[in-house]
Amino acid sequence: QEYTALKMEVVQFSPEAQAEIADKVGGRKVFMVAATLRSETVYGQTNCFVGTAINYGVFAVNDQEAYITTHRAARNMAFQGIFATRGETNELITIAGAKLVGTKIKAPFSIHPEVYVLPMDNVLATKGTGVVTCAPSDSPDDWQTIVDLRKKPEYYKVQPEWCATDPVPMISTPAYGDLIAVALVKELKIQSQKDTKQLAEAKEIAYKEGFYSGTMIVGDFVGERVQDAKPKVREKLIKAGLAFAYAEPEGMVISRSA
Ligand code: ZZB
Repeated sequence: QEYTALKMEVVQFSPEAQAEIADKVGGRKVFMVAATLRSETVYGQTNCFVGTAINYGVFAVNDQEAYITTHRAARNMAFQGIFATRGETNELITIAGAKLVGTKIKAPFSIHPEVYVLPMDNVLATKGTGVVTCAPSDSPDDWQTIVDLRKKPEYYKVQPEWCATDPVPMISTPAYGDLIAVALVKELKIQSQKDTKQLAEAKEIAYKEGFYSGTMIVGDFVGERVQDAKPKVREKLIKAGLAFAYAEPEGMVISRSA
């Protein structure tokens, strides 16, 4: 499985993260690194998700930069030439996902250039980097999470304004219009993040419809088919230094069945 690892630069840590991290990074720029299979959806990022029960590491890439990912992803990255010394992760500090919530970060190429880190129930520590960028227009999981957080901000310990950004229409499909995730959550009568079976079904449909029938309606490749735009957006992100390729070894991926 090859992901696009998206570098979302920290603009302002949450107070809890600031207290723990600030004096440990030695002037490095710090990035939340989100693993995505849908690079063409970067234009409509509205947030970024972490698992509140997951521990993350802040890893020094070199003297200038540090990445926030799971330890597992960092070990993989160390063997993919992403860190200064092959096979070595230089961890500066460990931080609990819960403490990253409320951190303000940059969202590369998004029409919302700065977004907040939020909690998501179903983030797997065993997949990608454990950091997920939020594209609620095209990901049913993302949209349902935002709905849940808006309903119960106190319970989820988020401020309402952190999840106030509405989904951005960015891909048009003949069957589901230009907010496919919102349409599917409604059609499959999904009520919460706990409806994991229906969410998995919605994800399958959204992947297929988007990829085979979707047309871009925002960004640098307006009017192009998603399957053509996807590699172009990825290339553009990588050229701009805002992303890199991150591969997951076989057998370690909890993958979908199709
Ligand atoms: C942005 C995005 C936009 C994504 C979209 C999907 C969609 P898969 O298919 O099961 O392999 N993801 C990445 N890491 C994790 C994790 N650790 N736990 C939970 N979710 C994770 O999953 C790959 C997708 O799941 C990734 O692509 C990421 O969200 C999320 F419009 O990035 B995606 C229809 C899906 N649409």
